[in-house]
Amino acid sequence: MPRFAEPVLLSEAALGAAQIDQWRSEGFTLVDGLLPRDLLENAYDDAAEHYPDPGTPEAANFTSFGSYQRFVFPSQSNACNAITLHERLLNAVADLLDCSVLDIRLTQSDLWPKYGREPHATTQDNADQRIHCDYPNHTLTHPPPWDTPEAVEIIIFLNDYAEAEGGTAVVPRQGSDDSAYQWPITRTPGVAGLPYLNDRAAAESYLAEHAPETARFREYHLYAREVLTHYNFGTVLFYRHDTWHRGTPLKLGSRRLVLNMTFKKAASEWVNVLHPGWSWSMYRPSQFMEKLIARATAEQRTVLGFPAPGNAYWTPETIAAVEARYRPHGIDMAPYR
Ligand SMILES: O=C(O)CCC(=O)C(=O)O
Ligand SMILES: [Fe+2]
Repeated sequence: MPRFAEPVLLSEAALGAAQIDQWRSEGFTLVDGLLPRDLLENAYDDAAEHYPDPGTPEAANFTSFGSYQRFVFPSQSNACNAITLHERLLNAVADLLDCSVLDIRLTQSDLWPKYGREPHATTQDNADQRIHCDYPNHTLTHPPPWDTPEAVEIIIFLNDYAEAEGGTAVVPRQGSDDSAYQWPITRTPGVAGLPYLNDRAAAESYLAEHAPETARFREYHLYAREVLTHYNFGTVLFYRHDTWHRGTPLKLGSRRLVLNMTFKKAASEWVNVLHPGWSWSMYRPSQFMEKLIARATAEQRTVLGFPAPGNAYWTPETIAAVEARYRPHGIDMAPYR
């Protein structure tokens, strides 16, 4: 029988000390009630309109991650954009990293589906993932020591568990001596010369043959200890670049929709933005990104890399110039004066 991690229903729409402590010590926390339900429903509707229904032939084409830009921030889904920059989400990230919202930066936001089906016998199949940490394709370096985290990763579930199953599995860290969490984090495909393989069976049989000690470590310390997130519609999983976890198979014939996001500390330049960058969406006929910038709060803009109030960039000349660019969209430059 799988073991489950249950979400905690927040009373205040903000993380409490227990959730912050859990993320900092165990490497994850799972919460309900953080984000407004209507916004999440709008995001679900936008995704359901775009992605094939489960059980259709088209669904069989989705065997990997990502939306191929469709829901990458800033997307045509206003709901996805609003969730990505939601005050409560930004505050939660800042609480976890113990910093100000002005010191966090968005580096990933996308919404993609998984479909419940028999795993394909390919090494990169995404259905039953090998256990891993996410840092290798987010940072050029290695996560800093455990007690000084530089990034928060987020999965927001847009289904109920009973509908799709396939809860993200996580390995709760048990204190600073935990064998599963010894440094450096290299016993995983794609790191330290090991080939990158996504599918669990393919990865573990490769390791059993070529790196048997690594295969045993993963079996006894990681897979044996994983717990499944028992999500509801709107559950938010906060985890880290150095948290062992993996995607697990969905119920056959189902579809699971999730928003995936990452925020980093501004100073961590080596943690990269995964997408083309936010300004690449300017110049669209609708000017939706120009409007988004003009209407955002100073905090939200800063999370996107716009200079924070007080930044040395701001002089009377630059304030006037930026105002000239965005004035028709109603920007208020007061925070920068
Ligand atoms: O889909 C999931 O539940 C987890 C996915 C994941 O860990 C990944 O794609 O890196
Ligand atoms: Fe992952």
